[in-house]
Amino acid sequence: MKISRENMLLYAVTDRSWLNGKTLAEEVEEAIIGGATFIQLREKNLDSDDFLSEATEIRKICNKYKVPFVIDDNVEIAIKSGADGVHLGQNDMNISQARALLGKNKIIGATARTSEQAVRAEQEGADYIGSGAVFATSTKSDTVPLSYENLCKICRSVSIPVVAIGGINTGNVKYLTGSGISGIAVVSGIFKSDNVRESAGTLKEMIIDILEE
Ligand code: TZP
Ligand code: MG
Repeated sequence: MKISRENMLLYAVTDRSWLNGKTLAEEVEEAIIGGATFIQLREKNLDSDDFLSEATEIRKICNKYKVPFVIDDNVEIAIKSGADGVHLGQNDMNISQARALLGKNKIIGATARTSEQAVRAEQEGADYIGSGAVFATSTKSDTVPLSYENLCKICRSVSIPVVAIGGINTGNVKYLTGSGISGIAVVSGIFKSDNVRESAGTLKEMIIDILEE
């Protein structure tokens, strides 16, 4: 499954910090019903067996709703779980190597904080770019702020879709208007919410509105 720009509108990145007795798979389904158009499974502390069974369970839900599903960092889990692809940071496996392992039909997303990194990722075969942190966030400890100007520059430098990430919520998404992004990638703004479905729905409406301006 390859992506369209529509798939990039509301890119939900999972986090199991706020499950409140629910399973991550249930929360992912709520996010999709609410409006998430793309799911990334992001796990920093699971062992490989648990990571694989989680990935397989969530992959089934994403397949049911025909929503693209990628695994953060881990090409092996992506292959074994039958995910649609991977998202790779600058310190993960390089894109050409991942492409060789995954084949041309899988999705490879790449993190880029500069237009040089974005152009290189596109040349190496990335299907989309994730750029941030566009706002302050406590979800990822080692992020550095990315200015609106640099986000615009990244969007202008590549022809593949760019999603903005980092601290995005219903109060600040409007500041991304005119940047050239194809969508927003959100962790806490969706999964920290007591009502994941509703939060995803609100963010989806907002991103559609600002992309129309
Ligand atoms: N990469 C850059 S910022 C970030 C990641 C994974 C965390 C975004 O989380 P949140 O909760 O949407 O700010
Ligand atoms: Mg990573």
